[in-house]
Amino acid sequence: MHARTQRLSRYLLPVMKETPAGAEIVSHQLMLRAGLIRQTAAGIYAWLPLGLRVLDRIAAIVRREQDRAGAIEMLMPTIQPADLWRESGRYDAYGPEMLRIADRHGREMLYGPTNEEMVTAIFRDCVKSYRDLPRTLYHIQWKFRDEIRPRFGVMRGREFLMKDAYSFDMDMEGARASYDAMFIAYLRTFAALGLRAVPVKAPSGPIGGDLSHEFHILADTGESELFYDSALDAVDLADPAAPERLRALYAMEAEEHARVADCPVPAERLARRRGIEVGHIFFFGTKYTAAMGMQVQARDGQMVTPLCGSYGIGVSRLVGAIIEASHDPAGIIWPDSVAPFDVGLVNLRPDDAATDAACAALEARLAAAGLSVLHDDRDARPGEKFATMDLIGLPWAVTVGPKGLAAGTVELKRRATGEKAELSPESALARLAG
Ligand code: P5A
Repeated sequence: MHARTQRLSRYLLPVMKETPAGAEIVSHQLMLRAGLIRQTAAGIYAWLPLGLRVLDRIAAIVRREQDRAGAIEMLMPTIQPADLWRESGRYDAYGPEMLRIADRHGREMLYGPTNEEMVTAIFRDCVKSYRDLPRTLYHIQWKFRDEIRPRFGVMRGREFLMKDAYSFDMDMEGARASYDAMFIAYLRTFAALGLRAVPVKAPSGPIGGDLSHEFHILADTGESELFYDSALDAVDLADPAAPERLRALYAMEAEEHARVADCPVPAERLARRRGIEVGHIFFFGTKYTAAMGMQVQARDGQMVTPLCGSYGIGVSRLVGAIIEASHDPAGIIWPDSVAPFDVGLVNLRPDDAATDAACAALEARLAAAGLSVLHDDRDARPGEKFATMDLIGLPWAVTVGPKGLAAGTVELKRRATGEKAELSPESALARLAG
């Protein structure tokens, strides 16, 4: 849990006026300028206090929807023994993207790029009977992939935070149900984050079927090119039938689309947009359980190799994706659900005792109403304070100064619309707490 209120005079918020060199896309520029992250090495970032608050809020929404879907949280380590990956045959297959390390005894280790092997080994060693299936386990943990070209800040980092879930089922019917539960959880998750995600059918390898999907946020800076039925844009995500409707509608990455001989979508309905992949779900059957010798006893006594799927969400990538989808020339516009603070409190005259007292009282009352507050009590010019607030994109700003106070008002501003109102502090509180 983060502190509910912070004073900027005692916080760490290194904002920048200028666009930093080398940051090609707007989310990367804004994340650096708004003091959310700092690069420590290529593709590796420190999360500064404001950035960490956003990352944790996104993770909390992801966690809530995983729990709601019946998945069980655990935590596996970042460092894994190479031998685990020899069991599945992936140690040699994975290539230079895997960061391989040796410990002091010369034992081969690696920084995990994903956890299929580890979760399968744990589950195999704990579970012997059909009574313990189905189960879906997940964790939210840092990964490392030594990407050849890390770019776009946290969008394609080398170290990044992923939610990865793994399902274990006795039969195909169960495996499909586990997959569908995650599919729905993903749509709910992205909607709760204020995003519109397009599920795109991905090639599902030798197993076939329609059991691999990528989830893309539409944005011009996305790395993928998508072709999809524009009827997708009209699907109401709140409709209980939305998952089925979305799944039935055509959506493909350009490369896959090019292979489709007869596109079922008439040309005038075929939309072509760029997308950011924020999630990817797979069904892979017995690939790891068979290679790693996992069997459970079925009700009839037969030994069965469980069927599995894995389900990823790029938690740190989402911070960038949300900014790509929600900003203006002045800065970030956080959706309410993930904003680092609900309210920015702009104290125009911290040197004026009455203004300072009014701000302190408002800060306390906003916090008591359950809102998080970043109080700008710095000794700085109003223009600088307003620019900072716009840049960091908190949903609301309350501005307090001696003139307003004399008239009994403060100014309430909604970041997303720019709408402003002069209100009594009471009314401002009622509006924000309501
Ligand atoms: C699914 C979960 C997997 O790794 N194994 C466990 C499967 N899938 S994935 O598509 O390779 O990754 C899942 C999501 O992680 C994000 N992601 C990244 N984010 C930032 N930087 C990276 N270098 C990076 N690589 C993957 C993506 O959102 C992806 O959908």
